[in-house]
Amino acid sequence: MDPAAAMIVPLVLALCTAMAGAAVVEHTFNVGGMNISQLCTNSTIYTANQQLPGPTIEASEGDTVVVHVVNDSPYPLSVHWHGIFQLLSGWADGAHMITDCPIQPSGNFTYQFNITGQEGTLWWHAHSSLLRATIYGALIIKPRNGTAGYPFPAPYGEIPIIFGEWWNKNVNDVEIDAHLTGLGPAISDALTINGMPGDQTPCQAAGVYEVEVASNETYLLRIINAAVNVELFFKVAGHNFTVVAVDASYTDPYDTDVIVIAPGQTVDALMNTSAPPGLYYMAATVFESKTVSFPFNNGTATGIFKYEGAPNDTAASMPAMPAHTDVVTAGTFYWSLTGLVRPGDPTVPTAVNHSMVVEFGMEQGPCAPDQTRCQGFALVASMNRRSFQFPKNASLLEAMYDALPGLYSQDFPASPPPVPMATKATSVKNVTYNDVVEVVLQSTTYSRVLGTENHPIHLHGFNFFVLAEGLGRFDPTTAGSMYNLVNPLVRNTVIVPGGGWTVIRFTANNPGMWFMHCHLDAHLPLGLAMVFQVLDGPAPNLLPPPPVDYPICY
Ligand SMILES: *[C@@H]1O[C@H](CO)[C@@H](O)[C@H](O)[C@H]1NC(C)=O
Ligand SMILES: *[C@@H]1O[C@H](CO)[C@@H](O)[C@H](O)[C@H]1NC(C)=O
Ligand SMILES: *[C@@H]1O[C@H](CO)[C@@H](O)[C@H](O)[C@H]1NC(C)=O
Ligand SMILES: *[C@@H]1O[C@H](CO)[C@@H](O)[C@H](O)[C@H]1NC(C)=O
Ligand SMILES: *[C@@H]1O[C@H](CO)[C@@H](O)[C@H](O)[C@H]1NC(C)=O
Ligand SMILES: *[C@@H]1O[C@H](CO)[C@@H](O)[C@H](O)[C@H]1NC(C)=O
Ligand SMILES: *[C@@H]1O[C@H](CO)[C@@H](O)[C@H](O)[C@H]1NC(C)=O
Ligand SMILES: *[C@@H]1O[C@H](CO)[C@@H](O)[C@H](O)[C@H]1NC(C)=O
Ligand SMILES: *[C@@H]1O[C@H](CO)[C@@H](O)[C@H](O)[C@H]1NC(C)=O
Ligand SMILES: *[C@@H]1O[C@H](CO)[C@@H](O)[C@H](O)[C@H]1NC(C)=O
Ligand SMILES: *[C@@H]1O[C@H](CO)[C@@H](O)[C@H](O)[C@H]1NC(C)=O
Ligand SMILES: *[C@@H]1O[C@H](CO)[C@@H](O)[C@H](O)[C@H]1NC(C)=O
Ligand SMILES: [Cu+2]
Repeated sequence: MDPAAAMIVPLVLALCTAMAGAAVVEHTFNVGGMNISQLCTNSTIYTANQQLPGPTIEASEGDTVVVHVVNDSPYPLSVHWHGIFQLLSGWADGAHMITDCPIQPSGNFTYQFNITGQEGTLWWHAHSSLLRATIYGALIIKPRNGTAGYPFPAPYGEIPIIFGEWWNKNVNDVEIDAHLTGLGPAISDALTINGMPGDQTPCQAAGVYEVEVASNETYLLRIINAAVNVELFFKVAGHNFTVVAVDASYTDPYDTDVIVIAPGQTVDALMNTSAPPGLYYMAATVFESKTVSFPFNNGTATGIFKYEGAPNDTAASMPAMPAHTDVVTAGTFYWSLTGLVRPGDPTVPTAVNHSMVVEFGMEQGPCAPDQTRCQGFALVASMNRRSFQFPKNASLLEAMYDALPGLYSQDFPASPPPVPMATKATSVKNVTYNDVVEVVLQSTTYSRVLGTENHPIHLHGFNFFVLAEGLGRFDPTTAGSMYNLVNPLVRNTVIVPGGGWTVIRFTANNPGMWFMHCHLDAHLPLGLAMVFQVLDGPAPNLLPPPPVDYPICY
């Protein structure tokens, strides 16, 4: 085998340590160009190890994960381990310019972190530009004692189902165009399931994901929305699901015939193969929440469940998908889920140290001089009127650790100030170690032209309890009685309904700089973000020094 091929093979070394069952799971990701024919177009994309989706990381709770990322692409990039707590390992969070400077072309960095107190499905993705459109993969966490640890009967098989969005154009150029026009990225050319668009696109030769299943068994589908900008409906013809976990947190079992999933979220669902032997389409379509009509990808990604022994000439049956604007189906799914509470699980903290209202949305701002194709206005997004600006020259975590002056200010407001326009700022909310933070995420529209839409808000470094949600403005006098403090859902990415609100609560038990942002990549560069700075706790809860190979900025 030549050395290049050897680099491509993921190094999965399950080195058992002396610790009870804890292992080191080690991979090398060579991020580089890959020639692909997709949607009847030849293009070069950037992937990890020439795979789309990239390699699956499989680990058990308590394991140490080590990933050597070698950047053979022409773009600076960092890789984020979405949903991993990064307890005392914030340097490995991979959030571009928040915790990490990007790995420069020809550079490399070793991400190392422990998986503590979480089980289920997470994922990893590039956290720079639109590169995550092709640089992503599953991160599966099994219970420490194997499938016996599941709070549901051990499934016969497990199948990752990863949704993506595909652009024929180089995605870095799509991102550049988005900035020049000030209007955000062009809509994608296709939706994908496990990297393939399926057989319902205009390209007859498009790849179709197909998986064989045995009859009368139960499968665990590990569903990940790695799409860049769209919420999705997912159905399988002739089959229903039982949801058992989201975002690597167990849920009370929830029966449904449709999964609704926002970018950044995961859903673990059981599916019985109790239909007559045959071929059954799985399908994903966009759930479009915008109240003002804008173009969106109205295509359908398909894949196929093929029963063992099914006659190969049978036509697959297609599920009836909800209408793209079916807000009732979407809302019913999102807001029916509750968390599974087991002995020993963290309970909702009742004493809150920081009670915040964070209002966010999109507005029309002036065209910047470098936005050469901007016509009339450019989109601007903000949280509490601060339009987030990435720092230059050092990451915020480095600035915190080395006390570098002038990179950020500790003035993120606890409630929206009464000024009309957003200002650009690198503003953080500083909190003491172990403080309990409650945030009312309030979605607002400033503009009749832009209307409202759902935003998936993702918090790095912590899971949060989802206590309540509603439409319109949050009213503290009536909302209190709506809080679920008993068995709320636990997530890392939550939908805030367009023009409505969602209340989250978390314990800031991890020193570092933790990004909270919209997981629609269209909104992140516009400033729909803020950062929680969690100060060092009493020893040993101190931010450790950066790893020796930590990338240097510029
Ligand atoms: C992709 O194709 C181009 C042009 O044919 C070639 O130069 C390049 O080496 C190929 N890249 C890979 C990774 O195969
Ligand atoms: C893509 O490349 C293949 C092989 O290099 C070639 O046969 C095919 O015609 C190309 N397709 C298009 C659409 O350019
Ligand atoms: C990760 O786990 C290893 C093995 O248990 C331990 O030695 C190490 O201190 C842990 N690291 C952190 C940051 O907790
Ligand atoms: C990673 O970077 C170091 C420092 O530049 C270099 O010595 C090493 O060879 C690189 N490793 C790989 C696999 O590229
Ligand atoms: C596996 O671990 C879980 C949680 O730690 C525990 O509830 C369960 O009893 C264990 N099962 C076995 C078979 O050891
Ligand atoms: C699946 O179970 C049904 C109901 O028990 C039974 O009729 C059918 O024959 C089974 N199918 C297979 C392939 O065993
Ligand atoms: C799925 O659930 C619906 C609604 O509860 C039910 O009508 C249908 O029969 C179920 N389908 C299967 C295959 O279990
Ligand atoms: C799958 O089968 C099990 C065992 O028969 C049953 O309890 C469960 O309700 C079924 N789930 C669905 C979604 O049909
Ligand atoms: C889907 O969108 C395309 C372009 O955005 C449009 O041309 C087409 O008419 C739409 N199809 C349907 C069924 O709405
Ligand atoms: C379909 O099955 C028949 C008989 O098992 C086999 O001869 C044929 O090659 C198969 N066709 C395809 C396309 O797999
Ligand atoms: C946070 O609240 C708890 C409980 O009320 C209190 O004990 C603690 O001192 C508070 N922390 C700070 C930094 O005020
Ligand atoms: C946050 O920083 C501000 C300004 O630097 C300071 O006045 C305040 O005491 C800090 N708050 C906490 C909880 O550390
Ligand atoms: Cu958003």
